[in-house]
Amino acid sequence: MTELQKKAAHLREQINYHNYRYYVLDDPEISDAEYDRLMRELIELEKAHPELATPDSPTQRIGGARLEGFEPVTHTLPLLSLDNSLNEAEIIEFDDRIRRNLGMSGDMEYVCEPKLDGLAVELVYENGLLTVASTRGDGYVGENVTQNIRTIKGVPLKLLTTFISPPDRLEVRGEVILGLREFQELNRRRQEEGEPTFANPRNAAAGSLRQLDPAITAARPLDIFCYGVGQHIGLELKSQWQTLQTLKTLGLKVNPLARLVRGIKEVKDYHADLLQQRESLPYEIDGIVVKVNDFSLQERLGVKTKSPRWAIAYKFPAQQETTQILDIIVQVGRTGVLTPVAVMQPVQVGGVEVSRATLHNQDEIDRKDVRIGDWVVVQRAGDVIPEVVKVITTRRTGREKPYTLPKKCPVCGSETVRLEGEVAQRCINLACPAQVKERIYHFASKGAMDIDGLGDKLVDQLVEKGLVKDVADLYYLTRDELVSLERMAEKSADNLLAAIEASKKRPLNRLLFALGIRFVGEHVARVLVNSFKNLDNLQKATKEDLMQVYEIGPQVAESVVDFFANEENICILERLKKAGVEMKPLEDEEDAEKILAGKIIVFTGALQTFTRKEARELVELLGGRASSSVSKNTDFVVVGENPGSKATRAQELGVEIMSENDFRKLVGLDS
Ligand code: D41
Repeated sequence: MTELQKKAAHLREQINYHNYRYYVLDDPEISDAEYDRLMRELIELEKAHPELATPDSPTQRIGGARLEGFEPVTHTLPLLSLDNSLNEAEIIEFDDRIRRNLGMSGDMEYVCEPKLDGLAVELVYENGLLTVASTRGDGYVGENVTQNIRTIKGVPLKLLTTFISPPDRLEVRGEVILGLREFQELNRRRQEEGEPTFANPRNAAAGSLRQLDPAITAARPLDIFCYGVGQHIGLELKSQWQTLQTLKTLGLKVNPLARLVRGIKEVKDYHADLLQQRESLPYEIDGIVVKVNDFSLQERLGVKTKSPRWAIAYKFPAQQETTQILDIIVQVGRTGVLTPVAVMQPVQVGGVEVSRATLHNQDEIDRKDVRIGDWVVVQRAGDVIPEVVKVITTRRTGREKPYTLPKKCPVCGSETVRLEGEVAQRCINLACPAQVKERIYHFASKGAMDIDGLGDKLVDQLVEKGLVKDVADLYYLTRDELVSLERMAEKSADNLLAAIEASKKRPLNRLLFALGIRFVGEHVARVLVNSFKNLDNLQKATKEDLMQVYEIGPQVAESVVDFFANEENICILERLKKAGVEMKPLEDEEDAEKILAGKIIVFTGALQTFTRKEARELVELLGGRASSSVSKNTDFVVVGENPGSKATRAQELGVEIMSENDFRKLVGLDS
């Protein structure tokens, strides 16, 4: 091999490894920026020397040639579908039937898996390389979507064969999905660009996978979980559970919630358990899949025309229901956005009563043609606010009333505007009582300044009486003013004053979160305080300074800079300070003594005793900051084996370099 070939191979190996850490293990060792640099280096190298490019290079995921429609692919073995059971009786019947057929009296061994709501696909690996990927189609013939599947980062282009030698041929079945956050983000972008939004993540995943231009697919963060095999030559598999473990070992992504269970009772428990978890999962599932574990038993049970006798889906209650819209009202949020909300005949959706659903904005109302009096399908998914999915137009009577958002703010009466490039209609009156109230509710809430006793009703009164116009005003309220309010006894007034006083002690990160700076949630607020220590530093930080911080992207950085560029905000901060709000940088006093307090540390090369994540967490725990690039602000660079250009750069800049052992001593792990 030439030097260049070696270099390209090394880069590919590194990138594949980091893909695996990131997409399969969910445990990245390097920052996104660092990953991008590796990728860019490889792209440059392959561009300059096209003869170095290999079909399994990680660069081949991006773009790729444009497809000319989709070629049909005949599956070697059909992709069967699943029978459904909708209740406990049906799943018990499934178990009884299986044991009857097999003549077994004891408990059966089953593999339970979440039933992902995505798109079934088949991936073919020949001698360890991904050669063809297709959709399920009708089960016999699907579409060749190889180019698009290659853009999914969780799909290895080459199997991991460190532990198992590559099978001659392996057909892998799995479900391509789009996560809920990714789905919402995609829809948000489409809405902004005036494109139609997708009704659910499943449609979005299908739409994204079936793009003729793979570059579009590449821009959608699709994911995959593999759950089975078709033909497999050169790989012996005896059970479903063993199959899942083997797929994992080969570097394929397998859902971590799959379990091997014994007996129908454990299947029911698994179903109940996943139903509980459903809301907090980052992707949609619509039930569980139950499979007989042992392949020899599967074979004895056999298949029907379309589905196997040894597997069944056990669905969850629907997340969608139909009901009638009684009225449409408008809510004005913290940033002045007018949100139309449908008030509906209450209905149970997935076990929760729903009587309101967001209609998002005027475009959505128009697109779905939602009218007052309409019968609609409402949906509750994950922890998002219920929404109207579609109108059942066949139930219209002609008495339904179309709806348009008011031109004037329903709360303060100011004109509303729709800013260029935005779908939202806003009340731009910063003093609009609705906005002021929302800002103050948030400021006083639990995770924020936690002002005990300052509930929404009280805030409403304070704002309506003109006693509070911004959050700083809270700290200038007098006892007399409070006592003058309705239902405010002297004792409650004193308690409230004490609670307001106590809130002055909240640390700076809570205050930052409480101020409601766009994109600054609890976690980001903590990250900012950890890095910048005090308000002055943060106020002075440029967008570039902010983006130096691991986890802070351009969006957050810009929003923080904008916030501090606003004179009114500075004025509020000054008045908070004058009132005695402490803005102490850290959650507890001890932090100041932390051994790496304020230090910026860079790790490079392979560490022997930590993963990158562990090292980063350790540094943060000790009050420091782990950065991914060396600059003159770096305090020291810890070098592992085969350090790269960062060690050289540190040397050039005169930054202190230390070994992993020295670092361990420094932080007190070794003596
Ligand atoms: O998560 C899924 N959607 C899923 C689908 C799964 N976990 N397992 C599945 N197993 C099968 C059999 C048992 C037939 C191999 C499936 C599907 N089928 C399936 N997906 C789409 C059609 C059939």
